[in-house]
Amino acid sequence: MASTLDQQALAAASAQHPKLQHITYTYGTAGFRTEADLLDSVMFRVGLLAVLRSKNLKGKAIGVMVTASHNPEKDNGVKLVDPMGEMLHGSWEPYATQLANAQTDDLLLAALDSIVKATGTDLSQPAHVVYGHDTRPSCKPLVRALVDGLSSATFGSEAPKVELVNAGLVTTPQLHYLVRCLNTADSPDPYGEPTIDGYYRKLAAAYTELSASRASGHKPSPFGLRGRELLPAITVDCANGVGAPKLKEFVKVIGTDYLPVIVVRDNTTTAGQLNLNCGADFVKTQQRAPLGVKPIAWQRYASFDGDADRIVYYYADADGVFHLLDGDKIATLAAGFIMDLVKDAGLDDKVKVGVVQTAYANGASTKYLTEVLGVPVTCVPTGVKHLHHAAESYDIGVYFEANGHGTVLFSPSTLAGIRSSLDSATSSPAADESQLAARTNLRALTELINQTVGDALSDMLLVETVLLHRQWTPAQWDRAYTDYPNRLVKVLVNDRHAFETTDAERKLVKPEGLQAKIDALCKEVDGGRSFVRPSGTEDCVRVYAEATTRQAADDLVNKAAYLVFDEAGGKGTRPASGFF
Ligand code: 16G
Ligand code: MG
Repeated sequence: MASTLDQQALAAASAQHPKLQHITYTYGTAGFRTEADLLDSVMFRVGLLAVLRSKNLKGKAIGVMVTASHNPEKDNGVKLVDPMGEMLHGSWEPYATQLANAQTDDLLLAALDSIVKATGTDLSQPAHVVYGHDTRPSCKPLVRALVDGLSSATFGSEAPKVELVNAGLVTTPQLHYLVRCLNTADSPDPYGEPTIDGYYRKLAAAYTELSASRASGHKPSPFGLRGRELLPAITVDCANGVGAPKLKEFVKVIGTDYLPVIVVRDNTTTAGQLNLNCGADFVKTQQRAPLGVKPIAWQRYASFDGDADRIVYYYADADGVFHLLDGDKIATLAAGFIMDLVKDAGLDDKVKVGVVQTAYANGASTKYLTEVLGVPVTCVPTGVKHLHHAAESYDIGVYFEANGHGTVLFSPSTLAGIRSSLDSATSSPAADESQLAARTNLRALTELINQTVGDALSDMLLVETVLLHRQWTPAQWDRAYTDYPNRLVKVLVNDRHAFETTDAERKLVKPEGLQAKIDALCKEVDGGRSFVRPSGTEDCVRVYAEATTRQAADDLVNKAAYLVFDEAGGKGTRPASGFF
């Protein structure tokens, strides 16, 4: 007999997690995200949905991560992870929203029923869910609500038990890694051991191999150091979040000889410290070092965000001037290195590298990628799922948002090609030592890079690998191109849903006529570029502008923002002296 919803048991369990009547929830770009106090019912219902999703995929493991990333500590959130470690498929996002907004227990049951029917889910299938959380104090009760949902979703006595794996305190990318490992364990291409220790050992083995094989015979270049040696250690700001204990665990596995790290902003026990005046988002948006960190000239610094899926680098010059090496800089560094490796490996006729960016990518980075590196660049809307998807269409797809979220994807045929190129029994054995070394390094890179999602730790190891191989200081890395001055501001409006975009968010379709006026503003400015899009995570509209000078970029962003405020329903007081 096919299993059905156990109406009574579910309704009783749901009654313990009543929906707040006045709130409408949206499963947005990064799942549900709002003040932690508002999320109890959402967690319970996400638990139900995760079980349905797993049953729909015949028992494949689904991930649930409780985090609000770089947002303030008082917020929290939850998102689902699909079987290969990617974001929940877009077609299921409306179901998440539907469940979260059912006003009563009865309506929730009805919504569940309709989702089961719409998706053709067979409730007699097994279910397997792995869940984890970041360091927020609110995670404890919220995870309890989630587990209530997960364990209430038995769907009658006929249905097989739901298998639950509690991953505990993890970074977001670690949770993604676990999901993929669980689902590929018995496949011909297992992703790795499905434990956090397995994750550390996989990254450590790859990084050790890549460090050992770095170009020898070079001394660290003194470029830019004014007679000072580059220190081996990198200073990492962990945003007072989960990255701190996890980075420390990793260093224990790999050893400080291979990875000398100074961990700062690692206070995960004092209330209110998470993401406060530190972390990747602070550094990127403020264009300055974390408060209280005074970089030593020319040394390497990096900042993770609160759930350690983003990273940015930076350094100070001899005058103490701060220089940011953001996601765009990481993408160009990675793409250049990988293209050279592919060429040195003799695989460039088979393997094509591409880069995926969003409209926020600095125009100078896009110009450098296309004109200097000669690599194809795709522009997609904001949000990891869009970038990830587009990167899958390349043999090797490098994707990064300017904010520091990104990774590199190797297509299955590229992975197979790299592996077989190392097999001397195949038709194209390595021609010489250097070709063999390049092939070996490429294979190690495929192990080093977390291909499920952006991962601050794995991305840091990628950057460190490239700098080591190139023998570059951060200043040398930075020389590839100079960012156009830019500015990003928020405009509060009465209805952000009145804004619709096209062309990967670079043009407004609605409100009608606004785009033509923005275009006219851009034309008046040398190198002027500006676009407007509604935020997917906050109730506001974002306005971006860049130009060839700081003054011009600042003026342009203000003019565009005033245009939005005046002509498209600005909310509150009109800012008298600009938007930043
Ligand atoms: C979310 C996205 C991030 C994006 C940001 C934009 C994921 C996992 N995260 O944090 O990629 O940059 O939203 O926020 O997709 P916005 O829509 O408020 O500008
Ligand atoms: Mg994050």
